[in-house]
Amino acid sequence: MQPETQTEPFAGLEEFGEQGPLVGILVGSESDREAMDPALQELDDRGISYEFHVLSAHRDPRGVAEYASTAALRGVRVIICGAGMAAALPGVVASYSELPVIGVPLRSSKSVGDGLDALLSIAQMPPGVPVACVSIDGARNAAVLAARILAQGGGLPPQHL
Ligand code: RP5
Repeated sequence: MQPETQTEPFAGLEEFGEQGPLVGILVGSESDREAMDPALQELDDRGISYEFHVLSAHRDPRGVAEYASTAALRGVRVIICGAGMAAALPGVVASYSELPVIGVPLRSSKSVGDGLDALLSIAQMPPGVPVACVSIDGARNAAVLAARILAQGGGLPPQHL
């Protein structure tokens, strides 16, 4: 079966069926799209369904809040967020969702320290709001980690979240 891929901008809960894809992939800008290709490839290779949306924490905070707070209801189980510069996207998603969030710091021509700006923005989350941070431009590892999280199944009842 072909993995489900949604590449249109997120337009609201009503547009989706009850069972969405297992992995949500978000990026903060169209300019981030290419750097996330290894994650899409890895999920395709593993036959894991995903959706892909461009949603900026700074330019479209309401859209990010809507996506993050409804993803679990649609069946998404892990969210991967790629962002560069002041990379707020993974942290904001983690603040609106109890799903595991994996952040991918992205390097761009505007980066400070070759992506160190994004790495610190993603990794330095306050206690109680975790984001798993992979290496700079580590999109493939984000997908591998997502697969490993999915493989764990539901061992913990929701009241423990
Ligand atoms: C971040 O700002 C995005 O994730 C992107 O990496 C960076 C630059 O965005 P653009 O100016 O290219 O849209 O929010």
